Amino acid sequence: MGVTRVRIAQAIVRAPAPNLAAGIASAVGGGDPDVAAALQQHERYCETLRNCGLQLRRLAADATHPDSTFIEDTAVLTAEAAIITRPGAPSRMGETAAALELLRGIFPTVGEIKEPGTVDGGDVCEVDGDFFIGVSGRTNAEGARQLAALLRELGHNSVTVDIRASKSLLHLKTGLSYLGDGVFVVSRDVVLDVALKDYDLIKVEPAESYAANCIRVNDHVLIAAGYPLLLATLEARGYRVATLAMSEFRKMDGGLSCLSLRF
Ligand code: CIR
Repeated sequence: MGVTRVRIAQAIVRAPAPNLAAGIASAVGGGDPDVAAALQQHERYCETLRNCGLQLRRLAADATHPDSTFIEDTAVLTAEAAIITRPGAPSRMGETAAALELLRGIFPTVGEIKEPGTVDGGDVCEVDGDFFIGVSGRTNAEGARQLAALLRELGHNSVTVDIRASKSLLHLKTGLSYLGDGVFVVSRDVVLDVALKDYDLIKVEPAESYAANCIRVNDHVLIAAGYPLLLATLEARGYRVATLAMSEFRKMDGGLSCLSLRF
């Protein structure tokens, strides 16, 4: 669509807490995550981001918040500002304090979602400077409204989409990822035909729906390992793809986007 892609320079990451298994587990099951394996998978994720040219900033692991490795949910970043969210799960609300402290030192403008609004960053998808905001079991209509208003003040348009009927989706980006250049990767579980009608959609088969959460990082697309159909489709389209083991995060409903804030 002729939009110049802004290169991503940095990412904020947070290693899994030793009590990751005490976080909110996936409704799909899969058992407790193996924390040693999760740490290895997280290190490999960090190494891959560095190989894509990113400088990493690391927050210390936080055992008071078992889900805190899913740092994407704590903030929404634009080119010029950070908006601190108010996560929809009560056990996760305290995760934003560390993100706020760090982001205040990086971004000149920092906004915040206020009670009674709730927003999880996983429900927010940037599309060439505009945003899709999902209303989900975590992000409520008031949170979406506040976020859209803050984004509007910063010069960004947004479209709010209600995904609550899609029971398989924890967040909007559980089922959809934007790769740039007008291309989305979309799980067939996502019914957003109107919002996505002008885009080129790479549809992910139901058996591979977890892989719909992938991330474009500069010249690469990172996808979860073990999803050969999506891998073949992306490679056939000429993308440089890196695959990453995500089994332990999947047990906690986390995907690739959740593990970092990229800017
Ligand atoms: C939760 O249920 O909140 C965590 N166990 C997983 C959060 C995943 N985050 C994301 O998709 N952005």
